[in-house]
Amino acid sequence: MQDQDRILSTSELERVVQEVVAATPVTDIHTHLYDARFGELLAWGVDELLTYHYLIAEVMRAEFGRTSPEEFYAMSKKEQADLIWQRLFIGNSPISEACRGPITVLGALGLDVASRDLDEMRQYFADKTPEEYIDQVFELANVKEVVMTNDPFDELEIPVWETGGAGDPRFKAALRLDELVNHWEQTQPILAGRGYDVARDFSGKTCDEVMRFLAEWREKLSPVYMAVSLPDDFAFPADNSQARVIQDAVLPFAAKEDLPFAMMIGVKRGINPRLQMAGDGIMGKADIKAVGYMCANYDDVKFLVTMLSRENQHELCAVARKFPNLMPFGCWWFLNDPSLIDEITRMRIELLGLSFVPQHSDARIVDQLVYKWAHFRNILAKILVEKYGDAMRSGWIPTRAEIRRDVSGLYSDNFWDFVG
Ligand code: FIX
Ligand code: ZN
Repeated sequence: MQDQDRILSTSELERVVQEVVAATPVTDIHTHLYDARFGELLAWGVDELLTYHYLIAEVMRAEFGRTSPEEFYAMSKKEQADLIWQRLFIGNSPISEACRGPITVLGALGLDVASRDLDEMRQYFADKTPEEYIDQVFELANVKEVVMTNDPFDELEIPVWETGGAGDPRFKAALRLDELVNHWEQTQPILAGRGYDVARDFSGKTCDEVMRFLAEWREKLSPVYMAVSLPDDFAFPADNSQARVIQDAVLPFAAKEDLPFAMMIGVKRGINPRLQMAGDGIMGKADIKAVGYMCANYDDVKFLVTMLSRENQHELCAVARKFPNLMPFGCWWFLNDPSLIDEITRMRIELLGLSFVPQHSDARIVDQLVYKWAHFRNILAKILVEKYGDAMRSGWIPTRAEIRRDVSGLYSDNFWDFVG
């Protein structure tokens, strides 16, 4: 060990951890971002930032009795952004986590947030191209690559995959299977229409044909994993089409092709359908038994799992201790708030050491990479200072190289080592 590499005081520890946590580039393993080839699917800029569905839910609370969801959605994007700015940032102090996000982004871009002048901020984005803005944000957020969410049933995405040419190598694909797994009754006729010999009751060649569909999309996308979001009442094994598709097609394909399967468990869609996407959410805790069963019975499959309920977090860690083919990841959606990230990340470190993927951004707008990662880096630094500090008090001297290795694992290497 190089002497100058050893960290000998708490103040030095703090300085080194903060430096490493800020300077280490991130692989963002789950986003809803797209590279520039995808045209209108790629969202960026201040009006998009302000009309993020988290903020739509908040403005609809604030506008209760004034603007209905239908009236809101009938507005132009600019009008929606104006209303959100007016109601949540001017008529109210923007201190919820969703409001804090745009403030962090605009401040980091060097804009004068104190002026509160939205039109002036809009000017900043007016002459930028998406390509140059993506470069700027990746640099500012210190993100080296992001994983997209790619739906093989999305009419806007399909032509890009069919004819699109080479994409931006910083944007990796993930094969998203919500339609296939959760809406078999609707997707079976679509698959049949595309020439796959599939039957609604799974008879005949159905499972082989679904695997052929997966193989063809794997070929087109080169995804780093397959993924699905699942409701809180997800059960496995079970006698329903959701479990059937997973059991007879997705898991055998994952094992055969060594392609990890990511499960995002606990979402209830359309809790308030009038809010459209902003009306999706959580209504209960999921049953961890499904995860435990899958890890035990499919030990040739790698599972990346995030769960939406706070109440599921501890048992997810406990199951991961027993199954190395389970990689917990991220603080998803309503858990992506500082107090909960702090709690969950601490618990994961205490139970799993450094062997998990602590965060993903879930960014839908390029700009959000800046705030989602800046906020997380602050929290992680505090936790690591405390944890290395505990070891130091017993005489364990960490080195800069070890801290760099650990942070690099949390931000990127754990994911890549796991997916292979
Ligand atoms: O299913 C998902 O990937 C979720 O992340 C989304 O459905 C959700 O709308 C979201 O953006 C949460 O952050
Ligand atoms: Zn997502």
